[in-house]
Amino acid sequence: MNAAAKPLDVAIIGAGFAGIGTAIRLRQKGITDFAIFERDDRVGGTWRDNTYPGAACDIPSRLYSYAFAPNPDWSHTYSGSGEILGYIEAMVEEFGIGPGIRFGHTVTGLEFDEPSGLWDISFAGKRRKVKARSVVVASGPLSNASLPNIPGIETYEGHKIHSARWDHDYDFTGKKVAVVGTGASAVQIIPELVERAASVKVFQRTPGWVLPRVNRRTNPLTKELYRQAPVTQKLARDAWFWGHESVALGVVWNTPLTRVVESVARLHLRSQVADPWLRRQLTPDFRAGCKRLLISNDYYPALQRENCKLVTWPIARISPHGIRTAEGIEHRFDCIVFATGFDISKTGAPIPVTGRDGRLLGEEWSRGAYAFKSVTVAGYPNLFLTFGPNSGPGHNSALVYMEAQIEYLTDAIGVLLKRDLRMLEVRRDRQDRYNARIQRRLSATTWNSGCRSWYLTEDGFNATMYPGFGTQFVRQLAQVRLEDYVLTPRDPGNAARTARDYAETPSAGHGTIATLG
Ligand code: N01
Repeated sequence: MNAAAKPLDVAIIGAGFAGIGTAIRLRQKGITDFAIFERDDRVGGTWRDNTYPGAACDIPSRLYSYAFAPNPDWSHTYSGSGEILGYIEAMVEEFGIGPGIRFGHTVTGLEFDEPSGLWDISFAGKRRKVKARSVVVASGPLSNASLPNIPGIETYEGHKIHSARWDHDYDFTGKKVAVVGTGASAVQIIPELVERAASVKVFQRTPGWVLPRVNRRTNPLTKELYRQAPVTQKLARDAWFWGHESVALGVVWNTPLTRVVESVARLHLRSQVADPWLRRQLTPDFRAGCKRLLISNDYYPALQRENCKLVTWPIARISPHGIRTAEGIEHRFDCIVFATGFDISKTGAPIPVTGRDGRLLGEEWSRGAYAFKSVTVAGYPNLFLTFGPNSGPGHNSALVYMEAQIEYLTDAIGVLLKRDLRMLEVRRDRQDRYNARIQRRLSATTWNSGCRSWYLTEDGFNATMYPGFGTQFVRQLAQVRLEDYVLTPRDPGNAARTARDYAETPSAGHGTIATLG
């Protein structure tokens, strides 16, 4: 590959769920000139990285998978991370995506060249850039593990492990272990650690709402049924989808159903924790749904094991031998596990992106990220995001949302290529109107009801969640409406045109497309 090589039609950044899904759908739509640039040496993204003991998905696998790649063989209702990674790898194999992946390519910047309508992509440690007519950013919101900014963390002399960078060589047997954090990762790790470590102290800053999880092994007859009659698997997926959709009423918005969700969680707590003082420490003081709901049957029992203790005093600092809490006690540990989440880009851009006229996405997003329908951004033609701003569900499968984005952006790329456009750029007025509506609707959601979560910026701006039902999110992305975009032909003699102009041009299509052949 060299700078003079023919530009790619599509460059995809990241070989996780979104990147692989994009590649599959591009290929199925007849777009084959693409490459996936992956910084690691293996596909899988978050499911490659999160291998901590107990790592699993808290959305049922039937729904946490692509509709275009159903898997009759899920072993349980909720699968472990290894099985999910196996599913992603099997898709790569089945759809022949492997040859298109370039491992060991860490993208360090994207720069748009307006005269040619091409993106220049630069990589860490590589002199040569790659040019592409379109770029899909599929690097994932949860890809950068972050250690918390606790004073003294660098002075700690014991072993440090982050949940998303598990050290499988470390033997916990007989060790004194601390776990910092009580989010979705921690509630899966703690039940495993108490089985092995001599003692586990859990440092909780905020207790979460915990709902019970019913995890069943898939019966071989059911697998066979799904194989023989795929429609039954689709029905099962639909049933899970609508079940989760109904939960939105109590999780996305603060309604009487929120009280029902809280009552179920309280009952769960009461049935599993007899000690009233511990129950009090574990009872949240925010509305259910404001932070991510936790789903676990074994977290509360693990906390009550003899070798486990919940610490609710705030952490004052980390010392060379352990953790000092605000009341002055020093807790000594062999190992500290940080289940403290990720460095999530809600402000700034995940990678430096320079758009039309030298504008910088990081600067434009410095107060919070925004996009049109989470996928395109005015000023950055031919650039498409997966899991972009305001596309997070609080109640349903992220993969349903991701699949909708993939359908939309692969159709839009089809328009770009089929019509031989230099630029396909969302109109700023459409983007502004869309975001004004999103932010207005967000103000009425539980996420904006006053708790601290990774959904919000320091200023309380919500750049992550979609304030509505999954069905609404999917519907808004069902068609690429060309009137939302400015389409600029490659022929430099022609000025930028909107879809209306195209409607007047016999050779060019117009209006709305649903799919592209
Ligand atoms: O991270 P989190 P996570 N001092 O940010 C605490 C996905 N996921 O890795 O709540 C003390 O949720 C922090 O405390 P507080 C899912 O989308 C999915 O658990 O901020 N504590 C919190 O308790 C999830 O939302 C699955 O007060 C500190 C914890 O660390 C996302 O990943 C499974 C601290 C961080 O919780 C992240 O989950 C696992 C400090 N300085 C994860 N800093 C599925 O099953 C942070 N904390 C699909």
